[in-house]
Amino acid sequence: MNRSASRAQQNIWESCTEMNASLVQSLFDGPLDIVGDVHGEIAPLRALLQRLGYADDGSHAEGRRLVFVGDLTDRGPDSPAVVELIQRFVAAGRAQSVLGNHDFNLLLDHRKHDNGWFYGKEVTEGGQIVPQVLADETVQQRVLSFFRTLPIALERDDLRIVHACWNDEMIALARDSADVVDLYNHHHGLIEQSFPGLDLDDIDQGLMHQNDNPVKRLTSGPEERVAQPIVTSGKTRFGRRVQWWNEYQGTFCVFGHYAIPYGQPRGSESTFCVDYGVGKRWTERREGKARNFTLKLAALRWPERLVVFDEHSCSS
Ligand SMILES: [Mn+2]
Repeated sequence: MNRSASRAQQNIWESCTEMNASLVQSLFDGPLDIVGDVHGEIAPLRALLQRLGYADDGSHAEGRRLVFVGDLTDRGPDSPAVVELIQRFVAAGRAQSVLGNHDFNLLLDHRKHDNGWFYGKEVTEGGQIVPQVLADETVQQRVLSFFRTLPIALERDDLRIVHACWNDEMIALARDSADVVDLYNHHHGLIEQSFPGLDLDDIDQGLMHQNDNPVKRLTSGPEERVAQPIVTSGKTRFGRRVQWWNEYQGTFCVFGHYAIPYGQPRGSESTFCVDYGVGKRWTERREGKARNFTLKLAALRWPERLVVFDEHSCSS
């Protein structure tokens, strides 16, 4: 564990006396603009907010408000600036955000290839240093204390927001919890305790941790075992993502996480994935596509059901 990060975390734990009432909270009323995974892409975020009609302080002339589906950081050029901006809007009551799996990894101090920025470490991709603003201790503290306040899900009569997957059983567990790290650790322990007596291999055990832990299921979605291993991003995987939205029935749910490119099916009658993959622009930059990005940051306007992009807009 990075020493300054762990010290920052220690301070957060100690100062965190005022807990969320629940990890499932009320969504703003009124008209909303629900923004997909930002992943440190500050320039598309600023462009999108301007296009949507938001002032620099996050206010909107028509009283609209912002909702972020999580995964605010990692990969893109300036995660600290993205968090600073959204935190300011949230503090002013002009935005809400749920917690994504990337955000949660920082709370757990899980170091991943694409969160090196948080630990003050340059990330190298294909032999090139990824251009990123690195965090110092002040930024680490600010990011952790903000993420610590975020709910896993938001809801109102006509709409649900979650990062990866809405599942009633897992939502009920999150509803009864006020702290996401405690909830994760509690279920991690319960799942481990259930293994003796079950005849499971490592793959099945991994899938139980993914599917039966409410924090994992809601922030990174269900997975299933595959007969033939899949190689993605240089890793061999024995689980694949389940398109849970095909079976989902319930109040309309907007989610992110799946980085579905423009033009592909993005949900069902009662769901919509607003993540158009801007978080993978770091790969497009590396491939020399910086003048013509195909991956976008988008917002779903609600109740209009209009999708607005950082560069151009169209109806959903
Ligand atoms: Mn995600």
